[in-house]
Amino acid sequence: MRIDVLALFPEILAPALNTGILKRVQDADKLAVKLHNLREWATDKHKSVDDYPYGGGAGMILKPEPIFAALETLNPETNANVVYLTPQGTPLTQAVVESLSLEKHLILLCGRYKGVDERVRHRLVTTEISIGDYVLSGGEIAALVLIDAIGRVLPGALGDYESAHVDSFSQELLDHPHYTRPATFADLTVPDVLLSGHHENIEKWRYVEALKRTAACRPDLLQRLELSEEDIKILRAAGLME
Ligand code: 6GU
Repeated sequence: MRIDVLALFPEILAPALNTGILKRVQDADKLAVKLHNLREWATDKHKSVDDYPYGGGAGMILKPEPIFAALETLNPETNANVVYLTPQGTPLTQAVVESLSLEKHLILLCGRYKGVDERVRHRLVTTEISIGDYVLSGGEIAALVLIDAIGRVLPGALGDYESAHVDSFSQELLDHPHYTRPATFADLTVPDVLLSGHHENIEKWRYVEALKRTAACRPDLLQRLELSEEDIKILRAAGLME
């Protein structure tokens, strides 16, 4: 997979791209990320990439010419998915991440200030993504979030153990609690079942804990799932459901 990032401050992404799983997937040639500074395509002598909004008001707008010129270079066949990172976009979810991870070529366009001239959206952008209901100072960090989430689901990015162990239903729940040694720390003990070596009971315990945690912390997630009679019994016993 190839990802081109077009931004005013692309250097924000560099350290994270050179660390951990993101570095590993690139070293293994499963992902190639290229960072581009929009200013390289500025046309006037001041290298300006933004201008005042027609109609007045506060804030600057990213000019259309540099972005159109950049995409002529980065997307000559016009077959890449051009993703504009904006608070107005489709909310990013794991399903969106998995769908985008199947693409061959993504171009991530990062907004700044009040965003891009509307004609960029109309002619060039194919997908708009938001990473949540809050406002960042620019799309760079959102682009990094998206690349990180895509990078870790590319085939071969995680060990086989982990990918083999995510079944479809428990993926929809929050994660269960985790413990490592020592068995007692600061007077706090690890649940006995985890020390029992009884794998069936351990899986059952993890499922129940994930279910309870989801009901307590994210009831909105639980509402989208088909709960079994057994699930409902567990949640009622825990006082997490009427
Ligand atoms: Cl994609 N960009 C900006 N500037 N702010 C955001 C966002 C994106 N997603 C949430 N807030």
